[in-house]
Amino acid sequence: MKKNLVKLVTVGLGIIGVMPCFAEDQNDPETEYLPNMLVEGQILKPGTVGILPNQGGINDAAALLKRVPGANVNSNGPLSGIAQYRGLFGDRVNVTADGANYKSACANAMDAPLSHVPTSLTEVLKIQRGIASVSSGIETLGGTIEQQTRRGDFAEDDNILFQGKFNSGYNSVNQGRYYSLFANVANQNHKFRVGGSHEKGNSYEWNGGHNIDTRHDRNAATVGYGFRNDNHEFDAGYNYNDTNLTGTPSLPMDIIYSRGGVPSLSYKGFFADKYEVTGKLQFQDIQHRMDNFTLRGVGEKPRQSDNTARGFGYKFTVAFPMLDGTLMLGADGDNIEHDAIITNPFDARFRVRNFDDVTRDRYGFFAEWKGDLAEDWELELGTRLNWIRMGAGSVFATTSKFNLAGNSMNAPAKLQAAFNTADRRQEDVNFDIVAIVRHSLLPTLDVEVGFGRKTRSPSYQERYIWLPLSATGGLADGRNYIGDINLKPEVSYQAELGFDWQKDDFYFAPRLFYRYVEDYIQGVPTTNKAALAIDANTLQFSNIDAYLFGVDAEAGYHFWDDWKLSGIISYVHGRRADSPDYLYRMAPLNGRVELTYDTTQWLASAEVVAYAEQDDVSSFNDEVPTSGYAILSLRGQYRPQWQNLKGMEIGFGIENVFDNSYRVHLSGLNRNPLNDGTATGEHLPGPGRNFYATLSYDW
Ligand SMILES: [Cu+2]
Repeated sequence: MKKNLVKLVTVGLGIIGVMPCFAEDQNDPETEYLPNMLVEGQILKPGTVGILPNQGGINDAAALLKRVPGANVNSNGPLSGIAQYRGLFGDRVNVTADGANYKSACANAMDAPLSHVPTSLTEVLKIQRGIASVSSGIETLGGTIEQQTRRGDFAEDDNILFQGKFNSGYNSVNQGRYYSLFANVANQNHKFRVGGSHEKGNSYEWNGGHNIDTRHDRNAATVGYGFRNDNHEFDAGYNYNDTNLTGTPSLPMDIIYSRGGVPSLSYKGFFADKYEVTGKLQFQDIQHRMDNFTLRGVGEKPRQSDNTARGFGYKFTVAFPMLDGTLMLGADGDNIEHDAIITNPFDARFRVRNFDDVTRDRYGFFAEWKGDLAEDWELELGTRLNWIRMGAGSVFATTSKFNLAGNSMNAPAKLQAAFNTADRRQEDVNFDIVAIVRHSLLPTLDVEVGFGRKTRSPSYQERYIWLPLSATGGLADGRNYIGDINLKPEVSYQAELGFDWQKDDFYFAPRLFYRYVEDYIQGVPTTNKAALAIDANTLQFSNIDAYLFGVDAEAGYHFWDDWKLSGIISYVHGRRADSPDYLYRMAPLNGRVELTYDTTQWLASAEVVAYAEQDDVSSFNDEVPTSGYAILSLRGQYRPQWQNLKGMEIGFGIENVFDNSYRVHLSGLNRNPLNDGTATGEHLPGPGRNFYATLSYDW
């Protein structure tokens, strides 16, 4: 069942790549036997079948997802990328960093989970294509994306290992640049690591104007210590993020700062030669401020919002051999508290407490067996029970300062009273099942059939927004929402059919999926009179029914020793099942084709990324259609082979060679009236022509 590793690596300054991979070692319970997409945070040198250079100065880990079939990014700003997988996004997709869920402090997910650790401090970003294992996270309805931060290695022999990496890059389109340095010193039992990165850029240009409000400024740091002996491994780490003034033009405010740290402890040990035990514990304490005037000019209603997310999470597992496979039992959970207040820094009388002592606590228990049924037949069976408890404190708004007309004067007070007198505690008991069968039809062809029942309890915004606001976890549709405390959890039924066809110089891996989501949560026009008095277009989060289906595939062909042609394609179609409408913010049909010439020293590639028009849009969200487009990018890389310069890489290229102007469907709707060439409510454009240069050194 062991397969040749087919690697398709992308290199640039961010030195990132995509690698479909089959597990090499089935005895390691950490290793999936299902095909994974790997987005490498570093160059894969020997053994790589092909290397493609990547985008220049992009240091945003979420941007890597555009290279994974089925995946994409709902981008609300240069550092605010929300992961999308097969049409589902936000809290539906489980994003973990070193096994822990980062919870956005911002009620609009400006500090989305993948923004906490930048690409340059990321070791690897993984997605399990298809149905995520129950062990991969607590709520995995839309799949699991796993970011592993850079942690360095232990020494393999008696010598002291000193390893490190320097990265830097420059982009002309926004004068963006970044630098990062990571170092690890280790012997066979101990390792110490430290790293930091700084990145900064201006708003980007495009052929049609200046997309103001897209500047960014972020510092990140990491420090850690690891210990191991024959049977035990321990690690303590700390990742810190300090994001400064950064635009989010499709949201009502911009990031003033997001800062805070995530300390973590992890342990792995073997007992009695067959029990593998793991434990993880992490904390987070994140502060965030945003406002609507620093980057946009003071309008009539200056607003500032301060948000926090504090809490902890844990995961404990024990795995041992059973039948012809491994059984893993586990318990995981997290307890997070959110607070948010909206003020007017020029008028202390205006205060809106939009979230107070909001808690969302999860307690999960799971069992998962993976193993061989018979020769050439593999099975994964998993089940999970989640207990979700939510609550919220009482709220207020200083209604006299609301600039409301006539009879709407009392509307905020009515909503406040209704919320404060309601029973706001909610408990859900959710139940997940996964079954995946994989069969080798031929030595070169595997087929996989999977079924999943997955659940997700409502987010705290979906249950507890009490006043019409756009604090919606980053929906960026320009609409105001109210929540519904009594929302039911979503229940998804998913079927999957996948093929993996691999020969020495060729691979093709298409996947088809169908998913029905009972009680899918989305905004529909509200009947709440007080909310309608404040905003006649208010939507209320509601349970509807929905279905999504689609196909995604990757393929590659290696020829003439140094040449490779590769590509991915992604298609998803999402509809309401209970009324004729489409789902909001579905990625249009899109694909990427790359032709690469790669030798030890030189690499050159031409890449075309194409998006079809998207007119299957959600009418309830007044979603605006977008046109199709195609963009050509040319990339090069030079890797000196002289002794002292080995490990150095110089990258350069031109992205969007023809300076096409285009609207990005997943980038949300412009909220900033000052943007050149983009009206309020129109989709934001993608960057214009970009010359980039990168330099990295690995030792
Ligand atoms: Cu925010």
